[in-house]
Amino acid sequence: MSDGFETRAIHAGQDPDPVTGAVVTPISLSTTFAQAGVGDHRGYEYARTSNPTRQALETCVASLEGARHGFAFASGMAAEDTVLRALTGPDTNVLLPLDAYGGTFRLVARVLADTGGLHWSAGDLTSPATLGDAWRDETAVVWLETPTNPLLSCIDIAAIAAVAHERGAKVVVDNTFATPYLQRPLEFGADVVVHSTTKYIGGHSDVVGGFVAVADDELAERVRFLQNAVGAVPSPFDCYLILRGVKTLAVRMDRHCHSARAVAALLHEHPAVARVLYPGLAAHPGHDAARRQMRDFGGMVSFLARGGEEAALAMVSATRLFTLGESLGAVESLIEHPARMTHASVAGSPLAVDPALVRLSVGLETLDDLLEDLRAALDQGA
Ligand code: P1T
Repeated sequence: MSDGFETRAIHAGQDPDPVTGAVVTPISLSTTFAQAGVGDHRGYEYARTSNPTRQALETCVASLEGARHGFAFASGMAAEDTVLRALTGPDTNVLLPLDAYGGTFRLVARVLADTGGLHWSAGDLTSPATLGDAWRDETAVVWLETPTNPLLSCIDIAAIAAVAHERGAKVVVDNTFATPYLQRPLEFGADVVVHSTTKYIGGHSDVVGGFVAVADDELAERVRFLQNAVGAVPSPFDCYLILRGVKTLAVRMDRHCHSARAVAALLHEHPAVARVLYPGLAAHPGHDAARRQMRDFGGMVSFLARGGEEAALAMVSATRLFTLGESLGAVESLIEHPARMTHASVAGSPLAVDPALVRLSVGLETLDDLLEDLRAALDQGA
């Protein structure tokens, strides 16, 4: 029987140091490694290619995703860039969802399309049947998030994978919002999982990082080649911080989910809120898909302010504990206005965001304090 999730989060890739017995993986700063003869080394040659601290992180998160291979990157965007380079080329198409992180859209539409000849289309992936409208013959990748950023839509990974594979395309799932504790996309047929480890996996708003998990050996070799050739790798200290965060991922996620559920219930009752977007609500259109593929519903909650953009802007400035800021998934609660902040880059595109939308990352503060803070800010806008 293999070890459970929490055990692997603490031990996978992190055996006590063979020299000193240290139980914490050392931050290995050396950029080069001595060779006994040419090519005769202990698995490490040069730190861009591989590094012991990074290796520990890669082994650990790959294990948590149920992947044979894992690769750490300097940011979520660097991870995404490498995956897209591995799977696409000039005149291939990436099918994007109608809702995704603004930076992902910017990378595809403003960087790879402009400089690499990549094409893109966007379709409603919440209903796999409509994939047809956005499908192009040259589609090489179907890219999805679930739950999505910022609308918390849930996409049926297995259904999308079935359609995409039948048509010869790969499926990439950005699992940043769910984390491998709540959802493991490879088990549902996805080919690649990407993460911004800046978020829940790191968990403390003190490190930027990215991750790619892959099951297939051949594809893993391509990602490994690009990781080294392009070189967007994280520093040993960043790897250490992310590995430190991973150890408590399960307990943090349990509390994030518990508190987010209570926040969603509060918002649902409040007159200043027109609509709550949270996969844990039975009325949420993605609730069934979420139940099938997630352990719990996550720590992110979005809502539409009844008073439109003006009310949304007033609310995001009115909270005391929910700090107005970009990012998510860490111990402190955050509030933001996607249309003007995290998703400003999708304005005018099919992924554009309603300006009445407010996004919350529910942190680990005392739940009653969080609820009181939100209630006070919402009362102002009621
Ligand atoms: O910031 P970086 O580590 O490069 O990760 C980019 C990224 C990728 N995927 C998802 C789903 C993300 O949410 C992000 C980053 N998102 C924010 C900064 C944000 O506030 O939404």
